[in-house]
Amino acid sequence: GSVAETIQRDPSFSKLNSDDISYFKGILGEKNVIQDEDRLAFANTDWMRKYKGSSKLLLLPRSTEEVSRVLKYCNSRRLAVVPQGGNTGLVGGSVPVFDEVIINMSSMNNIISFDKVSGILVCEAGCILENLVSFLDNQGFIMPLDLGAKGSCQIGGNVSTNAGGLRLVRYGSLHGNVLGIEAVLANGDVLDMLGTLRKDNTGYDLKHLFIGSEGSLGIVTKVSILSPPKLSSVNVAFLACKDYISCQKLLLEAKRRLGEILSAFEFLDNESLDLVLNHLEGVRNPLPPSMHNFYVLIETTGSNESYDKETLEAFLLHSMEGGLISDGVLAQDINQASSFWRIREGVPEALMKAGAVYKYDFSLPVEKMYNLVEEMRIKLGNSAKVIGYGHLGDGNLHLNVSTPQYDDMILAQIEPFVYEWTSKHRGSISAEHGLGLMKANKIFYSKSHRTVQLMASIKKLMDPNGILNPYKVLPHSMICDGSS
Ligand code: FAD
Ligand code: 2HG
Ligand code: ZN
Repeated sequence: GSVAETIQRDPSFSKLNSDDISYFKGILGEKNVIQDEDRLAFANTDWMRKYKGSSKLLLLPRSTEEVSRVLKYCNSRRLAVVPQGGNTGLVGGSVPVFDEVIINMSSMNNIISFDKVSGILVCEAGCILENLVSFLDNQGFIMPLDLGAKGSCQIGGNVSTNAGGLRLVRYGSLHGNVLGIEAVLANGDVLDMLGTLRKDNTGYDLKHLFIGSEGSLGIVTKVSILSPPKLSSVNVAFLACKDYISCQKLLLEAKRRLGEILSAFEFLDNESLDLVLNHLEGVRNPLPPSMHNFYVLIETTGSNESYDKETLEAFLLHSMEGGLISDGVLAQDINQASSFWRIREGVPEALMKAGAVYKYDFSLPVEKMYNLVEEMRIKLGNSAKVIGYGHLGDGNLHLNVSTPQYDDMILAQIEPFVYEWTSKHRGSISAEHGLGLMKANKIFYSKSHRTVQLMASIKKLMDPNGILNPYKVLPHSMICDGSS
């Protein structure tokens, strides 16, 4: 039932030969041209172990120049490639579908500069997000994005997926925080758009094409990003709500009463919490055992400890009195705060331990969002666990269906139902994870035909041989019509 079974290898792509390998060794050096089976098996398999390619070659470039020479060669030879960062993507975009050459960016992991006055960080694409977080922490700054995969994902991968994460409600998306990009096009041309300016209205802002294009238009090699100062006062509360309408009202109240100090508003349903408690070691429910239907994690970040605490406590009291929250606990120290975060960030990992997972990532009007979870539950009955959680503050639902094994009959009950439902409510079939391989053919649920046509034209213009991450993002039939 995998997507790869339903598509065919594009015969216009060449097959790798020994001359190619020698050429790559000449550019990158022996040890950065990997043919070792174990390492290839790892790079061919995605984080969910759901998508598996059969690439015979993994390349580890160390500089923009090397990326450029590799792509130029691949383009002239019509060798298809997959750009790969930390390989934590959740839509099958970061691994080959067939025998595409994997270009992994992990060796390009230098921090280039940091300007303490402006807070602008310039670094190579292969820097691991958590390393950037630690670097900035020492300088008194933070990254404007944070996500559960921070220990493995790379900034280049984050930019290429336009990752959202846990702080978007406060700092906005990477389209606002990324100030510049250096990228290498399919033909090896290097595009230097590595500006460090907040404002620059000189023509089309092409860096935005690379933010969220999932490696289909070029390889991002460097990034400049705006980092906010680290503020001293952080508070985290873990709250219970009796129903979904209370979660919604709580969100509105939080925006009103916490205003500028609100830095996260995440929710999970009872089924999500159960999954985490059952599958992750050392995680416990901070609230006394009682049946609540929903849990909300609220974080505030500000610069005035007593003001922030008072504001948060007043908000909690008000919400408690108004019946919006039925129970709650405020973290007393940093360890307790991270144990609350562990519950929320642990959901994807717990799902992996529970068995097979069908993963969806929708943007929906907040009022309607949870209806989808409920309808899905009714449809699937006892045959599967349906869980709903996510970035409520951004209108982003993570709907996951968990079963012991993959089963096409289950899939047929979920799709196209969930996509049609989302489209009907004018939502997006990908709020943050992207289209990858999983949803390349589903793009029409969220974008008009004319828009997709223009995307395909841009793709053809920038990558005429279609070597960059084929079969992903756009329907392959729209970009391999033999016109190139
Ligand atoms: P990869 O997975 O390696 O690649 C992702 C895509 O980007 C692929 O299409 C790949 O071809 C392309 N790519 C990677 N690097 C480059 C590059 N340098 N140039 C061009 N293309 C490139 N996402 C969210 O938005 N919010 C979350 O809260 C969130 N939480 C997560 C939690 C967990 C536990 C996991 C496993 C994933 C989560 N994700 C989340 C998914 C998210 O997309 C990735 O974690 C992250 O942004 C991908 O970075 P990566 O370096 O692993 O990229
Ligand atoms: C998160 O917010 C990630 O935890 C992963 O985006 C969501 O696995 C998921 O469904
Ligand atoms: Zn998410």
